[in-house]
Amino acid sequence: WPRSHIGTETLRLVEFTAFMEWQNELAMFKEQHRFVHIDPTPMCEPPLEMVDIRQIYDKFPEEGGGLRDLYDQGPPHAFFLVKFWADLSFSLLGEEPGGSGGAFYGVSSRYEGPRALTLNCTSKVCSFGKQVVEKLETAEPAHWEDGRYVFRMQRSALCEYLINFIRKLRTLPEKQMMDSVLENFTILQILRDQETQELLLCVAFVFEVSASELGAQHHIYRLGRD
Ligand code: G9O
Repeated sequence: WPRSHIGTETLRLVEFTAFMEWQNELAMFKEQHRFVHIDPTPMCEPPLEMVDIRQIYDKFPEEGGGLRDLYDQGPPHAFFLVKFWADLSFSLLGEEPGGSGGAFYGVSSRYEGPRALTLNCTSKVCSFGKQVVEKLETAEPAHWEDGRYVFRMQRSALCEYLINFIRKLRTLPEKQMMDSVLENFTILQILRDQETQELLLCVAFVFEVSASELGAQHHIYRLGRD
């Protein structure tokens, strides 16, 4: 059925941000740069367009437990695709703020739903369709807020692979070169109920670099197979 956001009747993604934070030594406060973000969307947005999931099978692991197997197991309405135009614009300023190693790279996300479950998130970072990093995280215990349960994963540190990947990407002189590297870089996030292992959401991320004046952008699709 038509949906305008990443979510099912059991779990909805409300907010998602990957960022970098550093201490501004002069002004004595923390500065943050958001590479990508999804902000809470009003429920009245138009329904999501569908992308055929077969078009992206080869961007993710294909052997046992790959995207095809996951989709075959379903439920099919829990599969989404996000195309991010990441904001790497400040890379043009040269030296990384805070000097080498001074910055914190993190991801924060928020989900909500009607059931007080323990939410597990597996992230698979893929290069040329092969998994290079897998990370399993558990959300903070659900808490009841305004008539639904809220699940948070706050300031989860990005793995070294991603930090190095972003640093190297930023050294490339042209957006076009960054985009061609990003053609072979994808991330899959699978959210499950820890107790039952029921798949609640599966979100595939693909990337391009944003034209610097636009800042981070994204477009959400639902994944399907006719
Ligand atoms: C152009 C690159 C932008 C990078 C955005 C990163 C999105 C982060 C997605 C969450 C991955 C978490 C898995 C992990 O390994 N964390 O360390």
